[in-house]
Amino acid sequence: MKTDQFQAPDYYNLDDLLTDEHKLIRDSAREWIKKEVSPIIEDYYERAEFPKQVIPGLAAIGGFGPYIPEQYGGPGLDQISYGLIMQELERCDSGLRSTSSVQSSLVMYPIYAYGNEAQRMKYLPKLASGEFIGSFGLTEPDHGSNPSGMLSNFKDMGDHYLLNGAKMWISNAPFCDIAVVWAKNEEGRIHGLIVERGMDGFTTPETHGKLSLRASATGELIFDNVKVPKENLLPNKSGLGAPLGCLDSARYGIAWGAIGAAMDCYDSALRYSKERIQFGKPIASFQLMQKKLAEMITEITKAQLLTFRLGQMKNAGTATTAQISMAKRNNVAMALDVAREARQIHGAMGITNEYSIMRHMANLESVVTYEGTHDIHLLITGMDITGIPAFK
Ligand code: TGC
Ligand code: FAD
Repeated sequence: MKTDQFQAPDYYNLDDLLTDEHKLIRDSAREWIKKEVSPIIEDYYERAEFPKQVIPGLAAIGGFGPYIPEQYGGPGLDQISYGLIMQELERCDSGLRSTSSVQSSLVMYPIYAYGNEAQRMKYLPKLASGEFIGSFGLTEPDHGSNPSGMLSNFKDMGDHYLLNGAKMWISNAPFCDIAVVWAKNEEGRIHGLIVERGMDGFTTPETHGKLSLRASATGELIFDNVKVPKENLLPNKSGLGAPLGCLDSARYGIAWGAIGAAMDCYDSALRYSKERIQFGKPIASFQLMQKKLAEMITEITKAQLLTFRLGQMKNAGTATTAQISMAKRNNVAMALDVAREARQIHGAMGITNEYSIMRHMANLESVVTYEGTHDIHLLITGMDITGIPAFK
């Protein structure tokens, strides 16, 4: 069993800007990861399986709905604490962070923000404790970047809704207890519905053959005349803005998470370059190696500062969708670049499961696509600065 030797890079003393509570939350998550998850993650990644035994631990570190108030079972933390937890989880594996992101921002957030009190009380405490795992169904086979074209639909049958359609590429789907599903009513307006496992006509086949995010379970949500009780419709927000509002929160978490993956790759590359001897010297002594390492820490530091400021704006309630898009796009691209450079620094060893680099690199190929692709986020920035949407 490998020892997790991670030491977090903090070149601009970001710790000085964190409160004692932030540091406690971050360090608890870090210690839990080192002890409970790092020793098993490569094995689960290779088996293409989510390690379900970590669910109670994820709940204990605040990984499910970090900012959900205590009255609904959440830890009631601020947005920087949420970000720091995502950073630590993705430092270990993007799939681990995915499970937490989906549960927190794509399932608990819409129930909290768009649900009624009965829905909050029924679902949030069980989601916070990990007794229930949720999934979020927006993407469809023919509607990924353009969810407004979705075909999933429901009809009012008097005493219930009848839901039909299919969602694809859904994290946590194969073992979710509930799904927050976005579908159109008879007038074509998008609404969120809570669908529970066990409802007749609801199935969740697993997606196989993924070469990325293998430690996270991905699947479909299929609705074949599913009778959904009327009390399961989220009443307080409709239209595409409802799911996009959830994405704001999840994309913010990814911006922090991607930094975690980059920090792990950099830390591993720095250590390896000082230990690996070639031509009679550590490879860290060659200028080309120092260029790679210096550029990696520079980009990580810039992303840390961008994201900390975004966290302050999230706490103040002023962060815009476009500001979140910029951070998600920048940080994931930065992490991919760092992972690729780190892979080279490790030479042949970099392609093995002795190191986390190749796993991070493959995972980040999903992260750069989900929650809005790299190019969609560029277009969101473009629209924000010019006032002209260039999506269609
Ligand atoms: P558009 O016309 O721009 O907007 C439609 C309506 O929505 C409003 N709106 C927002 N409201 C709240 N929050 C936001 N972030 C919002 N963005 C837009 C907008 O004001 C408008 O309102 P109204 O009242 O005028 O109707 O919509 P569009 O159809 O042109 O699409 C815009 C676009 C392309 C940016 C959007 O559709 C988009 O973001 N596409 C990317 C899709 C995406 O990110 N899918 C993610 C699926 S979930 C996922 O990947 C989970 S991975 C989980 C994991 O494992 O971590
Ligand atoms: P497409 O939309 O077909 O895009 C293909 C290419 O075309 C991309 O490069 C894109 O940038 C480009 N493109 C599209 N439109 C434009 C345009 N207007 N201008 C320029 N370029 C454009 N979804 C969920 O709802 N819930 C989940 O839990 C979830 N989990 C996921 C887990 C994994 C592992 C993965 C890989 C995906 C997941 N997704 C989930 C789906 C994800 O959100 C979509 O894959 C993503 O939104 C992109 O959609 P698409 O794959 O259909 O690509």
